[in-house]
Amino acid sequence: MHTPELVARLYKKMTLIRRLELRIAEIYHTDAVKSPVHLSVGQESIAVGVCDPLERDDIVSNTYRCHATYLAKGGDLKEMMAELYGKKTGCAGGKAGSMHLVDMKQGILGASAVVGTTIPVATGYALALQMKAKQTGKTSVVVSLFGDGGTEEGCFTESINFAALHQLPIIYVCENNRLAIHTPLEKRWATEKLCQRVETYGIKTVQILDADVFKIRETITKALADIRQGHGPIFLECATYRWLEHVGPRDDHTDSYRDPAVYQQWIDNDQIKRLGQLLDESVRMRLDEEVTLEIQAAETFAEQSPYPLAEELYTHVYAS
Ligand SMILES: Cc1ncc(C[n+]2csc(CCOP(=O)(O)OP(=O)(O)O)c2C)c(N)n1
Repeated sequence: MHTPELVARLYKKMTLIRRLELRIAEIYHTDAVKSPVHLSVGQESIAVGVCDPLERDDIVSNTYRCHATYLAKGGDLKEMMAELYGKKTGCAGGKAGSMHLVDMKQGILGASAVVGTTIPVATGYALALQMKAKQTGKTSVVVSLFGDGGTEEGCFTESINFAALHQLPIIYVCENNRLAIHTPLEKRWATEKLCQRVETYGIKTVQILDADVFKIRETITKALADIRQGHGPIFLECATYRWLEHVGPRDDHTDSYRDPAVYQQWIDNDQIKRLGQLLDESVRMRLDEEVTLEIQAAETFAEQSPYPLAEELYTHVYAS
């Protein structure tokens, strides 16, 4: 049994992510949002299930599809919205946009648009945390999230080999939505046995096929306890489904590269709807209202914030 507090917390986080992204999709055409957006609508249970058991000092690392983990790990909603609007008050000063959300105060490593590249960076961070733990006695853990496409990059296997060899404090999470832009898994992999492939590197694996937010959360809770005892790393593969197009706000189901029946199965399995049904109607309505107000406040903050000054183009860069 899950406590009502847990159900309410997970429901509110997933609802916030879903509703915010749908709002971004709605306003995208107005040009308020200054960068491309890769929305995670439909995939929220992974970010929320993964981040809920993490401590503040634990680190998350994500790809360009990073709104969900940024919010789930405690990133500031107003700063995120301002970043999308290209405003100075954004989490990266308005110069990085949707694909590069960062908040080191909350343990959110900067994301990257280059597929796979965040995996070795996260692995290196785990090495640094392991070295630090020798001095402090406390092991913080890195969670590296990436898509199924990310596992096709050479640096993925280099990273998991290194992490297994050195027993690094890292959890690898593959958000397997079976698509790399428009190319389905069947056209990219001769075998879908991803967990078995990873196991050959000497890493424990878990596969969750139904996106169940409680199962994801429990798996991460156990993984964290094992890793803090020195038994890392761990690989988690979560099946999921991207409801909207690869980049941009559209529902692209009429583009004919995916099967509407599969979409329907994932709508029927929607974790937000499921959690909503576990809550008292009055609680659900209160949480929905809180989410509405938080999104409105973030939008207002982003609208009213100033743009960075032209001189700031040369700050936060390695070369001028
Ligand atoms: C190194 C590199 N190769 C190709 C691309 C173009 N590209 C952008 S997203 C993407 C698909 C990635 O799919 P996946 O990792 O499964 O993540 P998802 O978009 O499904 O979240 C590709 C090939 C890129 N950005 N970087």
